[in-house]
Amino acid sequence: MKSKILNILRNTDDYVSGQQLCERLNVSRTAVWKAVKQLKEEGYEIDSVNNKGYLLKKIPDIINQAEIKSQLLTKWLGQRLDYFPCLDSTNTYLKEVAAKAAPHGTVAVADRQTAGKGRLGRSWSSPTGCSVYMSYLLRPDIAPTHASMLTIVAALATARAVEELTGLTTGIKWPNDIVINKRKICGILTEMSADMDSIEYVVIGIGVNVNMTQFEEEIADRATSLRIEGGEPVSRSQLIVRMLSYFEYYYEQFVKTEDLSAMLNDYNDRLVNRGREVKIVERQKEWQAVAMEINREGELVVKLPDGSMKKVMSGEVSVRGMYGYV
Ligand code: BT5
Repeated sequence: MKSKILNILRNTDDYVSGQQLCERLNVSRTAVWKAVKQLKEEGYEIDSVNNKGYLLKKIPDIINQAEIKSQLLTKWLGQRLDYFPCLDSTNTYLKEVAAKAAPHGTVAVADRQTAGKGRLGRSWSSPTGCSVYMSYLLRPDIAPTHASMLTIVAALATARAVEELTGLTTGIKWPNDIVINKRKICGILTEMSADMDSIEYVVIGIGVNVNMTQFEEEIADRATSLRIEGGEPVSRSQLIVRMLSYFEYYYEQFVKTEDLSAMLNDYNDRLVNRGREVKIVERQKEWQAVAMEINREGELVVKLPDGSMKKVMSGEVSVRGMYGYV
């Protein structure tokens, strides 16, 4: 109900009368009045004038269910959307509800995380009210060995959403970091429950630094935010709805072929270090090569000093620039 009212007010430049809202939503005047009151309490500036109705004047940077749903353009992703002011981790939460039969396309969003996770036991800094912490629950009918490509799908979708909303130029540090000016604005953590032949579920968690202006000391030299890079605040809900739209779009292409053929160019155009020397770090050893491109399986193709090509897989290696993080 709140999201429907917001949707109508958002899309009207003039006052909308209480009567019109009642008729369009088929609810009582008191119900409309109560919902508007709640929206005001949440921080929306809504002008209410006798005989004229309601006019939405200012939208706060909040990302609750009503705010996101009132703008959502997807067919299935985020139709169930669980929002929390605070969670340990949106990935952990979705894995719990996945075990209780939550449907494909369920999305979890939090305003703050107390135990945000990175890969390999690392942590994700998750302060309140300035970032996007969001996870998608997917139940794809694909081979478990193909699931890691979903990280690539998510990285590209998120990069495109950021670019469309902010006009900033993004790079993707294969496989899962989005960077702007050589600093990280986004990380992605993909987790899966599967047996040898089939996937029970995949959870893709995405953290985007949106409006923070400073970072903890340990990451201050390698992290940045959209606000720092663009110089102005960015609406988190508008970013979220774009992330969901782009992900749904690319995901549908991916599951048709179970490879990345439909998005190779878009991804490779953003691949940082393309054509440059990188350090490939394996468990026991480190070697140098030139990063060329990703292939349709999501592997990074690199050129060795003897001119031969080699494919490296995410999960087995990490790639560093020659001088620092990117
Ligand atoms: C990642 O891991 O980049 C995956 C991050 C995924 C976070 C999302 S938030 C929603 C969902 N719920 C979760 O609990 N997680 C997901 P990795 O490639 O391992 O990078 C982690 C490293 O990035 C850390 O060790 C830090 O060096 C750095 N880092 C931590 N917080 C950061 C931040 N906010 N911005 C930039 N870098 C950060």
